[in-house]
Formats: sequence, structure tokens, C-alpha cells
Amino acid sequence: MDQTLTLTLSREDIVRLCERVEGAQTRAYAIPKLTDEYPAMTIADGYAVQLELRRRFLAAGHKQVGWKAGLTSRAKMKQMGVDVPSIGFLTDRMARPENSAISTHDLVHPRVECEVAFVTRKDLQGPGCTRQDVLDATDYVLPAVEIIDSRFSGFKFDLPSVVADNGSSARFVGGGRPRYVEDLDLPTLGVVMEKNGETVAGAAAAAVLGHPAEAIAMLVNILAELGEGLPAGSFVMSGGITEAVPVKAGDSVIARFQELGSVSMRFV
Ligand code: OOG
Ligand code: MG
Repeated sequence: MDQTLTLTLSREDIVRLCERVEGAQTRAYAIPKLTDEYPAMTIADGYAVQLELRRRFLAAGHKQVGWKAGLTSRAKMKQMGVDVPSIGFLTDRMARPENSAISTHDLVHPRVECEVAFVTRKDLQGPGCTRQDVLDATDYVLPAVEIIDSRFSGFKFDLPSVVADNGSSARFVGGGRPRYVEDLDLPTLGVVMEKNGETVAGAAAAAVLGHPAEAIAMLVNILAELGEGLPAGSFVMSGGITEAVPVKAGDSVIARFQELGSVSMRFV
């Protein structure tokens, strides 16, 4: 088995680290990255902590709505200093309506990023899931903004730590105009992020692994390694196209996507 897939943490350590991450997420405070205390932690350990976190949230009544791929563009990998993509789960409690006021008081140091979101109409199962499998299983795509919030001090982490922190997932807003993928040329689709009326980031969707559907295929293949599939009806974000932009109370953000419309929100 691949070294990175080997578990090194005991069950007690997994629960302990999960409680640490859960406390930081729900009470919005920064903690040192987990590998400071557990330098031998692997990606498999990170996913074990994430799985425990998901189990607890679902047991507390949160509903899972889908998944997110992260660190799928060069801009994001460079910004975060991590060059392997990751996945995280999304729940109903993280969703915020378009044009709404999003509180920053329950977040540590939020950042926004533009992403293409997919909604599936067929089950997808890896290994070996391809971009074409994803396109065939896609109901429609829509523009989304993810509000990420690493719980690690200084927004600095490594892959095992960020995976344990559910890929920095915090909030997300879907909106704009849902479209069928076959009516679009997704790679050439341009996106621009505006903060307080100024353009702060922009790129084409090809920045995400050449085609955002490639990120969904990667996510399905990681899920397979974790012994899971992606059920029909999932909402899946394919990863930030540009680098993430910090936001604070008082900021307003508009992500404008060619062909897909725009997604707006303000922070309070
Ligand atoms: C990790 C999450 C990355 C994306 O879209 O690349 C992510 C992070 O940057 O904190 O959501
Ligand atoms: Mg993201």
C-alpha cells in the first residue's frame, strides 16, 4: 500500500484530534497544525480524522449535501504550498443563500474563492472514474463561491492537517444560472472576483486540472480509496480557480462567471 495511505494514529489519537478540530471549527479559534504534535501523520490519518468529524456532525443532525475538491489549481497549490489535491464534505449547515449577509464572527480568518459546482444525476464510483464519466453523470453546473476558513494559525498547514480540518470547509454559496455542461465550453469559461467593487482575482476554469470535471473525477477516485462512492444528487465543488481572497466584516463580494451569471454576498 502507498505510504501516504497508511494509518499511524491510534483510535484514541483520531478521536482526540477530531475533538480538537471540532472545537476550533465550532467556536472559531485557531490551533497549531496537527503535524506539530504528530509529525508522522499521513494523509490517511487526516482522512480518518475527517471521517470522525463527519460522523459526529451527521450524528448531531447535520445533513451532508455533497463534497468539495480542494487544491486543484496551480494558483491554490502555490498559495497554500501544498501540491496534492484534497477532498472534504459539505453539509446543509455550511450553505448560505445568494445575496445574503454572512457572519464573520463565527469564522477565524475567512477567504473567498470562485468555483464551478456540479450537481450529479447518476451515482459515480471509482477507481478509474474519468472526466467523461463525470460529464455523463452531471445534471447541471452552477457558479459557486466557497468561503474557506482554515482553523490553523496563520492559515498555514500541510496536507494531513488540512484534510483533518475538512479541507478548510466553512461556508458556501451557490447561485447564478444553472447550465447543462454540454452547452458550455467549461475550460475557457472566465471568472472574475470583485471585492468592494474592485477586481481582485480572475482566471479561466481550465486552471482547475485543465477541466473542472477532472477535479470531480479525482474526488470520486479518492472517495473510492476511502471505500465510498458519490451518490446521485450530490452537490460537488471542483476547487478554487484563482487564489483565495481574505474577507472581513463590511466587505461585499461578487464572483462573475461567463455564461453562468454571478454570485454575490456581503460579510458582517
Ligand atoms: C484548503 C482548501 C482548498 C480549494 O478550493 O482549493 C480549497 C485551503 O486552501 O485552505 O477549498
Ligand atoms: Mg475551495
